[in-house]
Amino acid sequence: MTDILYSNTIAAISTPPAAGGVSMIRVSGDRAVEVAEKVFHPVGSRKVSEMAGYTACYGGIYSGGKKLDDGVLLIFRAPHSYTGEDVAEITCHGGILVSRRVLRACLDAGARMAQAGEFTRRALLSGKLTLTQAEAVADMISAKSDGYLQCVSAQLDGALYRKISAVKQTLVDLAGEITAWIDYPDEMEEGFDYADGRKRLEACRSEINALLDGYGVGQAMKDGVSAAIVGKPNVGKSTLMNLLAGCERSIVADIEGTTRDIVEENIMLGGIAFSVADCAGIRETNDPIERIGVEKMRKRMEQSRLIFAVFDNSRPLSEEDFQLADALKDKTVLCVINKQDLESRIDKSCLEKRFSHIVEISAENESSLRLLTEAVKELVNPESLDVSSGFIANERQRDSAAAAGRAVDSALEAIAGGVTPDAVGVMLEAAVDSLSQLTGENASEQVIDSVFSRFCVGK
Ligand SMILES: Nc1nc2c(ncn2[C@@H]2O[C@H](COP(=O)(O)OP(=O)(O)OP(=O)(O)O)[C@@H](O)[C@H]2O)c(=O)[nH]1
Ligand SMILES: [Mg+2]
Repeated sequence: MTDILYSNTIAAISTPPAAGGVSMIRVSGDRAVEVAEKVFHPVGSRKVSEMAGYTACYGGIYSGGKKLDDGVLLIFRAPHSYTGEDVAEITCHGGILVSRRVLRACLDAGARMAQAGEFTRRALLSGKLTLTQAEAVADMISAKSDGYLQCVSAQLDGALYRKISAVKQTLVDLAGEITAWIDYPDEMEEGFDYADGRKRLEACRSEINALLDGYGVGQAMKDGVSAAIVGKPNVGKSTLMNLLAGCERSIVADIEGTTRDIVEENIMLGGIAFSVADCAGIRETNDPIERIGVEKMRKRMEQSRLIFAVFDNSRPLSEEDFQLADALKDKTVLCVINKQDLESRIDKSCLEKRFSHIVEISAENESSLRLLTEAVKELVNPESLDVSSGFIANERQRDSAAAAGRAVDSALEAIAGGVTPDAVGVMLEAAVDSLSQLTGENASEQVIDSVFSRFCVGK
């Protein structure tokens, strides 16, 4: 009993808790193969204990002498496994009950239940993954768009870690040179080269800045780009929303002021995830409810990264249209001239002067989706995030990068102000420390706990 309570060998169902083709129960730790041997009986004369790493066999899964299922056992030998430990993966028929019974059998055979993210945590502790790669595993599991998945794949490959390590190395080299200069001044031919130090520090600063600048783009890719559909009443905003959503999400009617509250929908356009809000039409109104709707629309417009500004091709532009265009001066806007199937009464040149991206559509016609997709891809441009070179993926990483940036700034100011090199060295050490926190090399137990709290059991 004590053995089971203190077992360092963990087990969990690694596939989702739902009916499916197959389920996989993963066991990891010193006794993984021993646990698998008790539970899994290969057909023929093969012995589980003699199985080499990366080999599989077919057989029966047993609990207390009773057969539970047929399945496949896959063995990984330390250190060549996900966790770096011995790992046994038992695949049985998919089904909530059968997989729970197989897990129970593994627990009875000496494993203990794994905690959330414990397999990946072990991979981190055994040096198989860095903290940023472990975070990328969680991001990959929850990725909602192709674009973000692409970013995360590079991250999983260690892109951010490599980028940060290169910056860190420059700082460590510089700090080392300063220390040598302070400790052995007589052996140094020349004094500390401030100009060269500044140049190398400035290069580090711009690398960190580029990473911080990419944070917003990365977040937008992750959570969906926040977008709002705005315009006067009756121009076809809700019709556009339904076209983008691919279903009747908003009420469409030939009555001005139909949409009052914000209607929100997650959509995919050109491989990018968007969170789109259909808003109340902008107009002066005495209706108190509609006024609240217009107020909400203005707030949402402020917060959105992309605005679909809709105008009606069949009506001349009015004062409200011009006011809207003025309010959008500093935003990323796709100007949508809707109702192209109707006779044109709009002065297009006025819009052309104000907006660089214009698309002419009929929101009632599904073929307009292609035009919208092209225009949106050009505007949001996921390529602006260099997926191959790593990016800052969460607030924890951003905090550490920003702290490193501040420390490099202080070092640069110290150099400019002619401060002694030992003070510069202290600032460089602070920058290195922040970058090591980012990559997890000196992250506290608390930080690691918080990273793994986002994981599911079995990962
Ligand atoms: N002919 C034509 N009619 C359209 C088109 N798009 C929308 N409409 C019509 O225009 C009217 C208003 O459409 P909505 O989508 O409800 O307009 P809205 O901008 O959401 O209006 P509010 O919610 O009142 O602000 C409806 O009768 C639609 O069928 C289009 O491309 N061509
Ligand atoms: Mg509407």
